Amino acid sequence: MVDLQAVAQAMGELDEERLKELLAAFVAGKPTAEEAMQVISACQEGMAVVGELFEKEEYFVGDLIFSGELLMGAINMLKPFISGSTAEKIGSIVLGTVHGDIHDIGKNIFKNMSEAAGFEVHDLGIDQPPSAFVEKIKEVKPAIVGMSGVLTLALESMKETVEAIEAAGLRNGVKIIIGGNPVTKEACAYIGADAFTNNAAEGVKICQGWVK
Ligand code: B12
Repeated sequence: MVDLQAVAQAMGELDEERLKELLAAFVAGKPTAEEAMQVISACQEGMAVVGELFEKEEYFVGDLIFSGELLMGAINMLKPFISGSTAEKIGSIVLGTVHGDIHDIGKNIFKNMSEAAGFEVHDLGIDQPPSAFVEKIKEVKPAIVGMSGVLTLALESMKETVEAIEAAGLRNGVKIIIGGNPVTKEACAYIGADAFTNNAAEGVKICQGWVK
């Protein structure tokens, strides 16, 4: 198993060479999905450090962009170990990053993992208004709606989306899960979602419980 702290540190320091070196050795050992997820969590920790340094104005937008590229590179290396497809579909999910927010790395991790678990995922993409969720729910009648967002303002967009789903008379037919860095128990209650998480693997478990 790779040194998770070293992975988090390399990500936080935007040390591309070190990160690639650590990940190359890790994937050569053919990790399990669980181990790959631990490495993703370590990368997530490193991204939090990037965020903190951005707030302190030690990093700038260019560094945020580079950190996103680094993380995408890491996810691409780890994807073969967390992805997969089961022939039998266990349920469907309408997923999107909510209005005003263009962050999608976390959403894409959740998408890969839930597809690997047998869900059919209809990914709306980023910066999606409430109407896009409502239209897609009408079209594909999913069991679950997943909303992603990492900006504080995303919480308000999530609330508006739940309200739009309610106003369209669709709320009783779906379970709603929200994910992303700022979601909390309190935010979940305010937004009117059924569950929240900051961890894609936990999100998949919650969704599996709903379609049992
Ligand atoms: C990379 C990054 C970017 C990249 C994003 C690239 C991309 N394609 O996504 C770019 C450069 C585009 C970017 C832009 C901006 N960013 Co930015 N960004 C980040 C950074 C460093 C990492 C985000 C990330 O990918 N984290 C790693 C992923 C894996 O974590 P995650 O999203 O939480 O996802 C996990 C779980 O939450 C869960 N999950 C996620 N979604 C879902 C959904 C469901 C349904 C489920 C079940 C689970 C789930 O699964 C994932 C794996 O476990 C964060 C710092 C931070 N602490 O997050 C700042 C951060 C989010 N950004 C910030 C800011 C300010 C901006 C900009 C406004 C900067 C600017 N001045 O232009 C713009 C915003 C533009 C917009 N309108 O959205 C702030 C937000 C502040 C706030 N409180 O709102 C942060 C917190 C940095 C900071 N500390 O100041 N950013």
